[in-house]
Amino acid sequence: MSRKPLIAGNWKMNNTKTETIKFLESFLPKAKGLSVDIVICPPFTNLFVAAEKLEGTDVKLGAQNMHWEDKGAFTGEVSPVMLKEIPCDYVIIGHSERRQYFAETDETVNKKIKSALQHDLLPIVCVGESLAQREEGITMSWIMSQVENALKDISSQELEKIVFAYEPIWAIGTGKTASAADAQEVISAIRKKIAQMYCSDTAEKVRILYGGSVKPENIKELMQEADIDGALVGGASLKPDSFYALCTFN
Ligand code: G2H
Repeated sequence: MSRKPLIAGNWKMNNTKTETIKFLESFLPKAKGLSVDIVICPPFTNLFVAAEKLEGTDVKLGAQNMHWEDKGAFTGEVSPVMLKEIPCDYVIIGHSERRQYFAETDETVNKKIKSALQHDLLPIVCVGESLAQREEGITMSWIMSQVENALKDISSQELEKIVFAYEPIWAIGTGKTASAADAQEVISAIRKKIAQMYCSDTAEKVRILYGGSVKPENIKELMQEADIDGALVGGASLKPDSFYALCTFN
């Protein structure tokens, strides 16, 4: 089974509207006909302007979060209906920064995934362990329970639309990358878990990315691993040249 690589830029709370326009005017002319799928996830305030610039290109747009309800009294939140109308294609769900600073849980992650799918948004679902969990030797059980809880009541047809991102928390924005072999070990275990929960055909179709200090210097080695299907990139996705280098790793 060959899965098309996906490189997603998670800008987090970086880049203003002006900087977004500047980025896309520099990046888009170069990003034609590449052999990978590309997604850019700017802050909410820049989604409209990014959507305008991305129209007619192969580069997809993603949001960094969403609420699971369509509308209502949820001050400061953004709904899947709003994202779809922009139009966004993808939405990152359960990033460790959301889990850590905004009290997201496996339960809210599952609600968001189901809601995103209902609104035809493709979820990029993040899982990952802390340094303390890794040192305690519970990485695998922790990640497998995050995967299991994320997929509660999700059908195999729905699962095929989900992208997973394994992002060890200790590697995020720290400059420390998991070794390609460590990332492969966890990502292949996620695929086996999905095969147990559904079937191996479905598991072979699901794209699983690695995230955590991915940069042009280390992406090639990561992408050589059998189960790593791409990268969710923070810091190195903020500048057009380095994001382009990531998208042309091969
Ligand atoms: C992990 C990653 C993007 P960075 O959060 O999701 O960020 O590449 O800066 O470690």
